[in-house]
Amino acid sequence: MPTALITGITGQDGQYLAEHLHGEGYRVVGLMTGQHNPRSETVAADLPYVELVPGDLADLASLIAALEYTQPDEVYNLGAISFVALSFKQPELTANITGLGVLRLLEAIRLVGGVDNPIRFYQASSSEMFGKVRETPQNELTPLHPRSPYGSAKVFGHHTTVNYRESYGLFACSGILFNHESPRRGLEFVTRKVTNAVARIKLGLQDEVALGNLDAKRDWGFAGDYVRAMHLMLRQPEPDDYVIATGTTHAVRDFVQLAFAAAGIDDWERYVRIDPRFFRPAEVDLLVGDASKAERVLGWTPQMSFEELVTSMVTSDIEIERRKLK
Ligand code: F7E
Repeated sequence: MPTALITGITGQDGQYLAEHLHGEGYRVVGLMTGQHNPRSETVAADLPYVELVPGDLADLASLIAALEYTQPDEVYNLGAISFVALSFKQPELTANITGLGVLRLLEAIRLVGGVDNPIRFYQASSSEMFGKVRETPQNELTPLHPRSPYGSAKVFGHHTTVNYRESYGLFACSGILFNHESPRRGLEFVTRKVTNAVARIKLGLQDEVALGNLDAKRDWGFAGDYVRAMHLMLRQPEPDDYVIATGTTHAVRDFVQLAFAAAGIDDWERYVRIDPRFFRPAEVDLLVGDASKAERVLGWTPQMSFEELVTSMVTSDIEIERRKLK
């Protein structure tokens, strides 16, 4: 039975990836940070087959111990400070976890794996690295121009991954994933913030939602589709980097409109207030990815459309909020 170690097991992608790998017959181990992390109970309830091992991306020795205990065939680094807005408030923490954390994990793999290192490594790189985009659509060769401490930390992690592949022959892949959402998305991200608010407005529990820049454009896909691509990358004969995206882009405003419409509310502007607190010091205006390499080499294509994604998130949030009322 192959073994996978996942950092970021409590996040949206960690959960979908654990389900996917479990379905593929893997032993799945999740790295869990902190002393009595309350999220470990959620993992135990939702993903009972996942084994948890203590460790922290800020602590090299703990990563070595986790690898020695787990003896993984594959390591997926999904752990990060992943909220761009928070990265502006805590840039040093972001650099340490999202950036240096990659270096620590790669060092741990290098030290534990020895010569002819059998461990395959996946790094969660991000379309935020393209930032102030130099070309459209963005592909694996598009120059990087990050616009946030998060984006800068991801650039460091990305280059470090490529560097370990080239320096030590490590089987290290970097998936440059564009925004990917689901009913499991954290409430701090705009999509889930909106679908949760729509559900609460629909049920009369909330009057309005305060948002920032509605003009930003994102290439939004479904997280469940994107974790399949992570696994496919590590199953190739050679390690490489891949853009994972849908190839279509929508403004935040379009997402908002569609989410309200999915709940049967057409006059969405009545319920949205613009609040400057949600604007960022520097914005990424437009992202749209070219995933043709992933399609060609991995045979990967996204399955869920934008409309299906928005509707599924709204439906799920109405269900969640209804259940709370009972
Ligand atoms: O913002 C605008 C905001 O926080 C999307 C992360 O997974 O994807 C994600 O990063 C857009 C931005 O995601 C609000 O200004 C307007 O333009 O949902 P988001 P993100 O920053 O694109 C990439 C690929 C990652 O790697 C990241 O880890 O929406 N926006 N009003 C707002 N955003 C938020 N969060 N809240 C608002 O009220």
